[in-house]
Amino acid sequence: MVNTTIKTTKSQEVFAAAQNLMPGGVSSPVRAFKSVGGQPIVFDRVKGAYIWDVDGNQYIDYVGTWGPAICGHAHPEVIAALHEALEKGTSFGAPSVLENVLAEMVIDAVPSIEMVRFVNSGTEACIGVLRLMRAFTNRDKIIKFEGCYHGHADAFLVKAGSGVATLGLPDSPGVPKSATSTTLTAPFNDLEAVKALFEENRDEIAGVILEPVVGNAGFIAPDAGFLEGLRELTHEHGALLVFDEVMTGFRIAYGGAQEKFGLTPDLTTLGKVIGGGLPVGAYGGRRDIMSMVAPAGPVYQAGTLSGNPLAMTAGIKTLELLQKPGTYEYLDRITKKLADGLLQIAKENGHAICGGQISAMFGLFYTSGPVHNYEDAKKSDTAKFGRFHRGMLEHGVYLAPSQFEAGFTSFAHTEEDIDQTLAVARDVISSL
Ligand code: KE4
Repeated sequence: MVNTTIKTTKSQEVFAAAQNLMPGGVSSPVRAFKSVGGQPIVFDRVKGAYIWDVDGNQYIDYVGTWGPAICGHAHPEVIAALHEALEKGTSFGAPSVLENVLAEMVIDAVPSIEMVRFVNSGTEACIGVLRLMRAFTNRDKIIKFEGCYHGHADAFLVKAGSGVATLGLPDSPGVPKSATSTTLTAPFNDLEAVKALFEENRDEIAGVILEPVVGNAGFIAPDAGFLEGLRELTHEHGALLVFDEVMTGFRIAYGGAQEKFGLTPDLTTLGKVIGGGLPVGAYGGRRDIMSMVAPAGPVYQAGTLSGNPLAMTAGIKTLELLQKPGTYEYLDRITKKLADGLLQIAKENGHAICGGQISAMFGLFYTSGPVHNYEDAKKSDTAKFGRFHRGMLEHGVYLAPSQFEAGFTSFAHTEEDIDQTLAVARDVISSL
């Protein structure tokens, strides 16, 4: 099925050609619209809260390139800073003052981070942090949560979220048992399950890694006491607590979910926002742990383009923009208006629905819920979500093309954009 009400001829042509060139015609699986039906639209340009496709259709964008565009796409101050940086070259492969600047901003912002290492993606950050937590504790096993996604490294492709969940992949072929035999899983928000894993694997668990607010199984907030319980359990068992804040970092609050919930993990991964749309990931944490990373210590991790001046520049400018007073109050207010509005419209039309938002991150499930974990999320009506997604798309609103993703706003989104989105939703949801 292709868009019926908007002209997407050129998108279809370009995507058809792409499918001959790249697996699934995309550079990342979730972009292929597999779980919502229809063909993806091909972008031509982005600006602020909006995107335009190659047929000239304009959309209000709630994906924001999966999180980085929290200041709106192509913010003029970010673009200007990049133009200036470009004149000095694109990559040094050597220390630059820009790395110091962004490192200081990250350390100042994120409670758990005393030292930081930049990499090129969230996946790389999670690979680095996994090796580090194992080296520091001299233990091999880790606990992750069903539906959480920590990038596509072998060890994490166990009951993963995001595109793995979207495509309903059991996990992934090509991942040897040896790579996942030390990955233990528990349902999100289930402290008893985590306690049991620690009892059954006494002194063998290096740490617990989680999305403190889940975005990759759809939007799932931590139950009261869950994060605190994990902090206590990891302390009790000599294991590390790792917050994967690739998605929540600088989005849930300037200092991430750990600032919002007042809870400090031992290590944190970051990505998306800190690159301002250019490839950047990072991992950081306690100085005694980070000092083990090569060349300060023996834990090896490296990258040709890590800390490159363009990505550092975009990240620095983005964080500067986010420091403006009132930013997060605004993000919370408009996102709450959007989420509450969508829930209310669906309920008025007799649909079972639940969901919510925290700051500039939101999500909804077509089920009465509540949704505390991935099993609950999978009970939702994904076919109805697909019809909702398609309907909104055909009326100029671009939502994440999967039930198992979260939605993102930016401070470029205006009250009028939210009102327009809710007006479209009234039409679409009434005919779901
Ligand atoms: P990247 O390697 O995609 O930069 O980051 C991996 C990652 C790690 N941890 C969390 C919590 C993440 O959300 C991600 C990546 N998020 C997905 C969207 N859910 C990226 C989009 C995609 O895979 O195309």
